[in-house]
Amino acid sequence: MSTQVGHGRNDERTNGATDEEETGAYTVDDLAVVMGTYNEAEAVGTVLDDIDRVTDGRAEVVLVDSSSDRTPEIARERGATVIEQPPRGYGEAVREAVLAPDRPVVVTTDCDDTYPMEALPTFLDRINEGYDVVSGDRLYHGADAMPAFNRLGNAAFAAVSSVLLGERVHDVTTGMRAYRRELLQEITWTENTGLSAELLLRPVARDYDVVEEPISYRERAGETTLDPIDGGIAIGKSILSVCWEEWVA
Ligand SMILES: Nc1nc2c(ncn2[C@@H]2O[C@H](COP(=O)(O)OP(=O)(O)OP(=O)(O)O)[C@@H](O)[C@H]2O)c(=O)[nH]1
Ligand SMILES: [Mg+2]
Repeated sequence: MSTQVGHGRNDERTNGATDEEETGAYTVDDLAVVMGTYNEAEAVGTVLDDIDRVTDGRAEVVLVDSSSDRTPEIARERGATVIEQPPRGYGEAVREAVLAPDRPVVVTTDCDDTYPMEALPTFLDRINEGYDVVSGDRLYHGADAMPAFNRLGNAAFAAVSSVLLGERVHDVTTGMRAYRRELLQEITWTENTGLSAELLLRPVARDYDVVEEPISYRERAGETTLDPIDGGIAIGKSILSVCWEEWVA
């Protein structure tokens, strides 16, 4: 398989795509949307309602939840599957979440109303074109809703990752991506705060077919759980160690 990192709209695929007619195209019935949730009562209702509206209530929704507020009750009222986990950080929750569903296409999101669930059909289309990972690129449209410090940090993470991988990537810490389930099961995931970067970097390093898809990004509803400096240092360390491991493997 060849890696095709680039922006979907500008990217001309020449090889690696699986013919839809050979496999049958995936629909929203094949889709699971998963997320970690930590005290997201302010946003969870909106996020799950958006998923239901866009997928006609047909996508499976899985939360790995560590909340002390009403997040799990609100999610269960809407028919989502809630897996309880003590608070252990972003990656511990999201790893459990991506490995939980049986459906062949798994989409991650944050549960803070920042990501556009309207983009789900486009992400599914890109998987049907043959991509293994479709990664939402928040920086393409400027990410004005992102704090300037985070925007700068994300541009730096993308630049460093691009050099280390030898492939141009634009947003390595995005929380919204679609994955083929087999890829999620095939790779061993090791990072916690840096898991979102790892979920992009290992597939790119292993020559899976990866594409970045420009997405909009809204201001967060509710309180952030991430300290930008501690979080940034942890993500930086993850990028270096994951790229090193992939390099020596
Ligand atoms: N289960 C669980 N979920 C978590 C934990 N930490 C963060 N999350 C969830 O993971 C997702 C991402 O966390 P965010 O706080 O949005 O982190 P971020 O997107 O980097 O930062 P901002 O959105 O700018 O605040 C959200 O849905 C959180 O609720 C945790 O320890 N356990
Ligand atoms: Mg977030």
